[in-house]
Amino acid sequence: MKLFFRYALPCFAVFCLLFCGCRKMTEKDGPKAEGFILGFSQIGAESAWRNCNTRSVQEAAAAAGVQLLFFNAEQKQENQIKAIRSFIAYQVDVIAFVPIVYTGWEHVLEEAREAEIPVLICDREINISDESLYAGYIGTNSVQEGQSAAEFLLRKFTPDDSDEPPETRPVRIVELSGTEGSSVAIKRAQGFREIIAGHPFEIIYSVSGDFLRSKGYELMCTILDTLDDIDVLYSHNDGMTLGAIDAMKERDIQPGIDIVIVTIDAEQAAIDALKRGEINCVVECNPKQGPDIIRLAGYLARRESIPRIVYMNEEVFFEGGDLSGLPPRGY
Ligand code: GZL
Repeated sequence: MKLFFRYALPCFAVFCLLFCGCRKMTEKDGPKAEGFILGFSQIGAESAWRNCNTRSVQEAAAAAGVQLLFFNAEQKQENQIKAIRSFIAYQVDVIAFVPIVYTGWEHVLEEAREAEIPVLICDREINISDESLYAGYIGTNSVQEGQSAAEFLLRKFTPDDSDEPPETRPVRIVELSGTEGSSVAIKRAQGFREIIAGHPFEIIYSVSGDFLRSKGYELMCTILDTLDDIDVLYSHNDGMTLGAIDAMKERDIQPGIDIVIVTIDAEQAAIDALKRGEINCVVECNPKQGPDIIRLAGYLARRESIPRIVYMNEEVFFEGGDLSGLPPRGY
């Protein structure tokens, strides 16, 4: 059954679209009307953030009357490449995808260019030598997110009247990072390290929890049972953070008090933990990219240019801040 979803389903979906009358408009139809066809490859459903991102794209496409060919890659780059090839075979008007990892996209993007189908990169970035292979990127600034997390720690551990923490030893940090090889994990780590460099902060252990709550819990159990004197948890997403908090509580460790916690995403459960004092800083990463993705894809469907980079608006939420006006997060 799993094989069906992995291999036959994408082809079956294209077959259905080919023969259910919703074939692509040919050039003779003239400029693209609203109902252009967008092929979208999503990486999976690994977190509340990802599920909100998916809903945002699907709802925005429906609201705009865009025909959405949506494939979930189940966390595998090979499935994304297969999906993109299906989009090319069907000759969609625009291709958009969330690259699960930073590298390995050149060949399939060259095939899209040969088919004259513009490509929009969403949420995560790609590392390729020929950047003309894609039209633009819309998502979040992962380096900035890592920097914001570190800047909070500098302020928290360094009294105003000094530029060094009062402790005799460096602040000891454990890092739960995101999916290995993803631009997000690479850049959140980079931004964080840029800011703590030169200050008495030490990352004593870093490991990937793959953005999964279950892995955050398992890893933190091992970390707490093997490492001493942990001052800070820096976690690349709320899912892993919430799992880590469960592990702390099982050991009568007070999250947010015994271990300072900085996390990224700003899903509702993390904001609620911030209000309870179990998390000290939440860096927002905005998943509601659907309207902008559809808007930018519309320009590309009409063969108009788009900006190379569009960053989502994001905030940082701190312990003790006024969160009373914050609307429900929706994820
Ligand atoms: C960030 C996004 C990350 C989120 C995780 O832009 O790619 O993937 O931080 C999600 O929650 O799984």
